Amino acid sequence: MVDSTKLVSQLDAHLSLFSYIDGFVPSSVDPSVSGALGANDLAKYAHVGRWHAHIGALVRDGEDCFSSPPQSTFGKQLLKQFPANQSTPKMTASGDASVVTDLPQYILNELEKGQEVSSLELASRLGIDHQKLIGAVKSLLSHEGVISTRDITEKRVELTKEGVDFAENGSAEFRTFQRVAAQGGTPQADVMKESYGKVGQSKAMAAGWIAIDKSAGAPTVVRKVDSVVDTVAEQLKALKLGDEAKVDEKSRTELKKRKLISEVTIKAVVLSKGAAFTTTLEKPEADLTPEMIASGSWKTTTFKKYNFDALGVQPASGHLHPLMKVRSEFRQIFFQMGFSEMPTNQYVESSFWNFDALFQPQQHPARDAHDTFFISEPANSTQFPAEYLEKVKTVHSKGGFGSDGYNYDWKVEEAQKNVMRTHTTAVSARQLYKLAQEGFKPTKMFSIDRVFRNETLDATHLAEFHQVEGVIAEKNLSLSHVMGLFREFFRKCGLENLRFKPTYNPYTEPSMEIFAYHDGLKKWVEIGNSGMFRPEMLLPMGLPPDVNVAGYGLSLERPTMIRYGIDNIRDLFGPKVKLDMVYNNPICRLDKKD
Ligand code: FB9
Repeated sequence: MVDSTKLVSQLDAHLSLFSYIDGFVPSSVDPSVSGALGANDLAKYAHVGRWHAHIGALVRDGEDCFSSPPQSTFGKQLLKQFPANQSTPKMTASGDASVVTDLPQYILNELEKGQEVSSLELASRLGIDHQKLIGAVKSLLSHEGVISTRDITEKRVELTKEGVDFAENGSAEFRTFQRVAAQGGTPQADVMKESYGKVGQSKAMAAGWIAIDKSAGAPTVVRKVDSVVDTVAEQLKALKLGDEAKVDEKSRTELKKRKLISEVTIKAVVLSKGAAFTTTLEKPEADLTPEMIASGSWKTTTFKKYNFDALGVQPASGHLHPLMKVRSEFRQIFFQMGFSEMPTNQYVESSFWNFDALFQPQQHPARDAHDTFFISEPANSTQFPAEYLEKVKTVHSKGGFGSDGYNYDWKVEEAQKNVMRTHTTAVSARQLYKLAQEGFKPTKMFSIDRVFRNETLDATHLAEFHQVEGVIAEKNLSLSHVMGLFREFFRKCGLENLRFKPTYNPYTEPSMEIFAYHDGLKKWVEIGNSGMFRPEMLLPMGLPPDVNVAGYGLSLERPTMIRYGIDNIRDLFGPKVKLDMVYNNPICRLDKKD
């Protein structure tokens, strides 16, 4: 088992450099590394997974492509750690098992002898990893009817990590005995310093090999016998080689109790001759060629089975940024609720539609460069519906429609200034004006797009964010209607428990901030802002006086950061975003609890 995940991730990174087809050249180090990989390594690392299947297929097909040493530095580094596995025996003319290159052929020759054989028995006879033999069996199974298999499970004893260490380097008690000086013994403190000291001393004493002499000064460990046999290590070695008969049940229980071995159930197969058994496998054809068709030889040719489990090349596919996943969730919710989408494909807006049309006075703090990005080129817009502009001027400067207005000298120059839109409510203003001009009908419309604010940057604020806005226009629409609609909208976002808190917006009265109790965060979260658009905004547009229009807005970034557990907005949006986050982020289901 490859113990350093670091190495596997390096391997994955290394393999990602090779385009899959005719990019990668196998070398002698590949079989041993692939043999040493665990299932979860393969699961976790796509490139390693693909490479492992590739090597597996090459081994199964007995491709002779592992003779040359690795060229790449990484390959050479790997070779040091995984010397070309001596465990893959080569077949010699005499056919003895010591060295077998063509494993499938070896199995056929074994079966030729008549009796059925278990894969476990074969693997231990060849001293190779059982999985490797199963690989060869699988390739034989791709030849219709040559062999047949019967699944069996066998309880096997496996050495634990410590068991392997004891088998290779001696048991703790044996090493302790070695550590104790034959003459005069060794201070107990020194023995205890050894990693094996504690266990070793108690086991060696239990075995009567040593004793503690406390007669003079510091306790000293002394030998009670001249030599010992490391039975434990011998037993572990025998078990490692699968020679379980050599170790009696009692000893096995003791080894199990010492967590030196563990019992595993191994899935194996019993191999026997198939209906179409033969020892001369003809290499199955991979492709049906025009010559075969012309000659008709395809009728008698055995073709390689399609391996539908082959991993194949991971298709390069696009990846939706989490913001776009949440956006499509919100879009679905709006469409489900009968909203139509407003056109937002124009970031630069005139101050007229961004502010004045919304009855936001020209001296409002949001309209200065501290909050708003003003465009230097083209600095101004001049195309406005003249009659409507007059009405806006009037309602700002003198009022009307029952309003006192702001009683200031409204300047068209101010309204002409181009800005980066600070909210998509500017788009709502245009669409509401259009609705008024085309003849009012009950309407629900939404927008989700970028807005720009010259704000102080911090972990949750950039100079731009995506505003999500809904607008509902209906005769005699009341605040309670609107609150009901908000409840339905946010229920679909998985937010059931809402609270509304009065607030102020220049273009809505009354206005409310919307809060929701977020079960995951265990706190009330401000999830949006809303209000009833002021008559000073709607009536100059020409909307019928009995039509009320409500608007509400939130951001895309906040729900996305919460949904994907991102604390710093720079990890979500902008130059610092890790592409991996975009590639590997999960689907978004707003209405599903985490
Ligand atoms: O998104 C916000 N909060 C939020 C939204 C959803 C959410 O979902 C979780 C998955 C469960 C979590 C949080 N806010 C709006 C509230 C705050 O984050 C606020 O601090 C920041 N706001 C932005 C503006 O910052 C200056 C969010 C942004 C915002 C605020 C107001 C509007 C739109 C976006 C509006 C409006 C409006 C009002 C009346 C009429 C028409 C539009």
